[in-house]
Amino acid sequence: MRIIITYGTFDLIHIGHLNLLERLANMGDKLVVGVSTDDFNLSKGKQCLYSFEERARIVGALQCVDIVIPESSWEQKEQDIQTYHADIFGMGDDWVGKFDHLAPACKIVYLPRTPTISTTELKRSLAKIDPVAIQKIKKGLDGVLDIVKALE
Ligand code: C2G
Repeated sequence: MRIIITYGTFDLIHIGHLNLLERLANMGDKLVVGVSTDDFNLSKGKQCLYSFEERARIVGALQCVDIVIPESSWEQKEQDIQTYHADIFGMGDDWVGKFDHLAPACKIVYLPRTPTISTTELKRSLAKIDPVAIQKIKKGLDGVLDIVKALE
């Protein structure tokens, strides 16, 4: 049983996130995903549109994800790798080198990011849209979540 672990904010989850998660999932048998809590994001200087609960629920609804855990600190990774017996720690290559110190505990992989899409860019585009329209988009996404839940 090969276990993969990764971490992220996953706000306004998009194809770049999904590409990474599916590529990581295909490297093993089980994928554990640490989703950043709202407090941890603030320490990362990130203000999310979706709450931790919403981001964790969306990530957990993905077929390629097996376990979702809260990421509340930079330091928890070593312990998580032990707890979940992770064989591989993977991130997009915008993080290349940043987690090499974890190497004694498990294999480290950095996969190419999906170009031309990022949450920051999405937020910039959304900011140009009328706030009422944003609420309609969010309402629509909430409806999609309800359908996913009903299909579970
Ligand atoms: N990613 C990607 N392609 C994109 C955007 C993101 O492959 N176009 C990857 C990132 O490299 C990261 C993962 O998707 O591995 C999650 O990205 P974010 O939600 O932006 O997470 P981040 O803020 O980088 O937080 O302790 C690690 C941090 O929690 C990572």
